[in-house]
Amino acid sequence: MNKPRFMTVVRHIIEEEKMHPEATGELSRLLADFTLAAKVISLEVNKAGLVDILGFTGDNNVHGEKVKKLDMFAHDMLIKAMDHGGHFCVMASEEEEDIIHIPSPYKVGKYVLLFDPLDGSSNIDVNISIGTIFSIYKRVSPPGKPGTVQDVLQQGMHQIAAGYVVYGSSTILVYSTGHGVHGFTLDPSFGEFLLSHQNIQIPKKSKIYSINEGNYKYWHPGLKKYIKYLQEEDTTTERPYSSRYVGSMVADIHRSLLYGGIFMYPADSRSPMGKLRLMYECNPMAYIIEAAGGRASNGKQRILELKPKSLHERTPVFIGSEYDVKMVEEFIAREEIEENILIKES
Ligand code: P6P
Repeated sequence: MNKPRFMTVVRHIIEEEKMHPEATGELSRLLADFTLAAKVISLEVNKAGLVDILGFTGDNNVHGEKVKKLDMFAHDMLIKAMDHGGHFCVMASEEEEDIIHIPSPYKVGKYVLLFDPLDGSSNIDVNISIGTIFSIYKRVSPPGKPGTVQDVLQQGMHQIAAGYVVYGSSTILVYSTGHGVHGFTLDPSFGEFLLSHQNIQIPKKSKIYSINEGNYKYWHPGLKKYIKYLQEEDTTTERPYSSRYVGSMVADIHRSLLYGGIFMYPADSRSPMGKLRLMYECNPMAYIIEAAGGRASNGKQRILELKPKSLHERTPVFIGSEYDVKMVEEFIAREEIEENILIKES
C-alpha cells in the first residue's frame, strides 16, 4: 500500500466522484454528513467510561435486548445527522422495528440508508472495540414520495456504498463506493478523518480464523471438520492457523480485512439462521470485503445475492480471505454430499 496523501475523507470522496461522470456530488455530501455523526459518536464512546452514560437505559430494543445508553445515543445521532440533508427517502436501523420515514418538512431524496448504530455494544463496559455499520442504496420506488419497505429490502449486490467505523485504539472509518476500499483515521486533535489506508486489498489466503468455539457442539459436521483441519499441523498450507475472536463483528472483520482471515458466524442447531443481521451487518460488510478482493457467503451462496424477506432477518456468514471462505464452503458441501449418499444407502 503506497504512502497515503494528506487527505480528508470528504476530499477523498469528492475526488472519487470526479472519476465517475454519472456522480452528482450528492454521495459526497451524504457521506460527509455521516462522518459528522461518526465523530460525535466516537467522542461519546471514548468518554463513556467517564460519564454516567454506561449501564442500561432500562429499555429493550426491538429484539428484546437490553439497550445501552450509547446504542440509543448513536442511533439518535445518526438520524439527526442524516434525516434533513434531502438525500434519503427512507432509513432503517437495528434499533427500530419498522422503517424510519423522513420527517416533514425535510426533502425526500433518492437514497436509502440502513445502519447498525453501535454493533458489539455488549462490549462497551469492558472497553472492547465496537463499531457503526452503514449501507446505502438508490431508491426503487417512484421519486418524490416517502420511501417504502421495497426500497429497504434490496439485495446487497445493489448497494452503491457501504462502510463502517471501528471505535478502537483509534477511530477508523472504512468505506467503499465500489471502486476500492479506503480507510481514514480520526485525528481527534482537529476532528478530521485522514486517509490512512488507501485501496485496501484483503490477503487472498490467511492464517487466522475467527469464530466463537463455545458453540462447537451445535455446529454443522462439515464446519467441525473444517475447524479441526485448521488446527492440524501442515507447513505447506501454513497450518495450524491462529484463532482470534473479539466478539465484536466490526473489530473481527476489520482485522481480517487488514491481516487476512476468515470470520464466521454460522447457523447451528440452536440458531438455524445464525445471529448476525443480513441487511445492516452482513450485506455492508460483504460489500466491503468483496470490493477488497475477498469473499462473503452464507456457506452456500454469496451474501450479496441473498433476497431479503424482512428487515431484521439473520443469516449465517463466512467472510474474509477468498481461499479460506472457499475452503469452508467445500467442507460444508462435501459433508452434505456424504450425508445424502448415506441417506440414499440407508
Ligand atoms: P457471540 C455483538 O453482540 C455481535 O452482535 C457481533 O458484533 C459479534 O460478532 C457477535 O454478536 C458475537 O456473538 O455469540 O459470539 O457473543
